[in-house]
Amino acid sequence: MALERTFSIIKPDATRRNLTGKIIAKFEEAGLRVVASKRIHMTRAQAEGFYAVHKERPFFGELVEQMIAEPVVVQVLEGENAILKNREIMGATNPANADAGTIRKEFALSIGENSVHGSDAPETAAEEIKFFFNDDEIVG
Ligand code: DAT
Ligand code: MG
Repeated sequence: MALERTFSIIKPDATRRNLTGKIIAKFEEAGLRVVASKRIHMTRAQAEGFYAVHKERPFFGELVEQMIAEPVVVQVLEGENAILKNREIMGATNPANADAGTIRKEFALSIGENSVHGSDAPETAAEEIKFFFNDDEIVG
């Protein structure tokens, strides 16, 4: 399979606890390469736009508040089968269901404060990368 790119966010619960390096180490150990990275403090409009697919869900308001509470690190990860591989490294949305060794098992505080976001399909990966990065910010 050809190289693939996916979009990742190290969420506020993780940046607050200074876990950025430990999370990036998990990506790198699994063979994913960080080809773009920046630390930003998301605006409310960005968080609402990024998670628009969830806007009718009961947890939407809480999700937006959590995403803008502290800075985040947005990244593009590149590698073989990067989208699925990243989802495996992240673990299940609810850390109670996450496999041993995954980021969410080791670091997540709750289903909402679950330390990382990762794209779930090629279409969303492309959209999410574009949402936060210009082409010239991605250096493969
Ligand atoms: P994922 O982040 O694994 O792709 P998702 O897309 O279903 O999960 O949901 C996006 C985020 O919304 C998730 O990381 C945390 C939050 N969330 C999802 N389900 C939730 C719930 N039942 N209660 C609180 N927050 C939830
Ligand atoms: Mg999702």
